[in-house]
Amino acid sequence: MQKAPRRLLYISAIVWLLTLIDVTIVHAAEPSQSDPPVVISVAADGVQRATVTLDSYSYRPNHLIVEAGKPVELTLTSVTTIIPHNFITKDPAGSLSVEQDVSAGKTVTITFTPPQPGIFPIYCDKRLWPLPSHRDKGMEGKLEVR
Ligand SMILES: [Cu+2]
Repeated sequence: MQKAPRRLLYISAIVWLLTLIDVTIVHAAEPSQSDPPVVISVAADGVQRATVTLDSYSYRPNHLIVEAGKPVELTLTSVTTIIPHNFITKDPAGSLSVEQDVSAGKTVTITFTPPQPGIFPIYCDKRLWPLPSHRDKGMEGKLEVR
C-alpha cells in the first residue's frame, strides 16, 4: 500500500534533480550564436567535406555554407558522455531531408546532396521530458545552400 506514493515521491525527486542539473548546465554553457559561418570547400573528388562537433547543447560549427547540387559529407562527432543527440535538416518544399541520430561519444558520417539553394535550420529535437528540447536549449544552426 505504501509503494505507490513512495514511488511517486521518488520520481518527483528525480525530475526535480534533473531539472536542477539541467538548469546548471544551460547556465554553464553559453549559447554559440556568434560562430562565424564556415564555407565548406569542394574537394578534388567533388565532395564537400566537414566535421561537425555535437555537444550539449551545440553544433560546432553551427553555420555551414555549401553549394547546391554537389554531395556534402558530414562527419558528426559527439563529445558527450551520456546525452544522445541528433542532426536534422529539412527543406519542407524540396527533397532535402536529413535526420541522423548520434549516440553519446560516437561518430557518424552522413552524405546528402542539397538540391536547391536556401537557408535551412539544423537542429536536435531530442528531449528528456519534461525538460525543453535540445533545440530550445540552443542546439541549432543553419545550412546555407548557395
Ligand atoms: Cu541534442
